[in-house]
Amino acid sequence: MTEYVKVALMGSGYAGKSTLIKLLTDRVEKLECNYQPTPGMNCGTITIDANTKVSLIEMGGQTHFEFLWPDFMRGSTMVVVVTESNPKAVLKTRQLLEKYKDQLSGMKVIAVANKQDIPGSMRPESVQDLLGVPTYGMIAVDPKQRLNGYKLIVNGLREMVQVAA
Ligand SMILES: Nc1nc2c(ncn2[C@@H]2O[C@H](COP(=O)(O)OP(=O)(O)O)[C@@H](O)[C@H]2O)c(=O)[nH]1
Ligand SMILES: [Mg+2]
Repeated sequence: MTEYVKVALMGSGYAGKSTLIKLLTDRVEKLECNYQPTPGMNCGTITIDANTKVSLIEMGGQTHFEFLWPDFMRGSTMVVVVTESNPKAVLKTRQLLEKYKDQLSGMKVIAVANKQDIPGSMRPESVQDLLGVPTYGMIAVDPKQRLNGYKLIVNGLREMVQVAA
């Protein structure tokens, strides 16, 4: 029987969450998830192995959707915080992590320092210093980054669930 692992994507609007889901989502089994797409959320599925699929749930980044976040976070195995890689965006992301630290405590949290293609971007290590969670560089608009993004999710989950991949 297929087990679904829920991974929630959070972060400010425009960080690249939808783009990351598009990059990672199965082409064959699009939008196979238990959630109805509603304003404020987006969803995609990744197949990890014969028994395991990951539901990627994007939490709408605009402030007026933020009230939904605690519900989305509940039951997630991992939360991926997506941020643009400029100082202003990273500081805003740090504030979000601080604001939701109670909901996030005890959860696996990683960050994606997205838009590394933009000249002058902060390096993932610098972003990690500010955010205090393991941070990985990403260019979500680049299809060549698909495997990289996939590995990031699978490795993040490895210690949380048994995966054969
Ligand atoms: N240059 C660049 N643009 C990106 C990247 N990822 C996303 N974008 C763009 O940033 C904008 C916001 O992305 P979106 O995925 O809608 O952000 P969301 O609000 O977090 O879901 C879109 O115009 C994307 O094409 C990236 O890695 N590099
Ligand atoms: Mg979006």
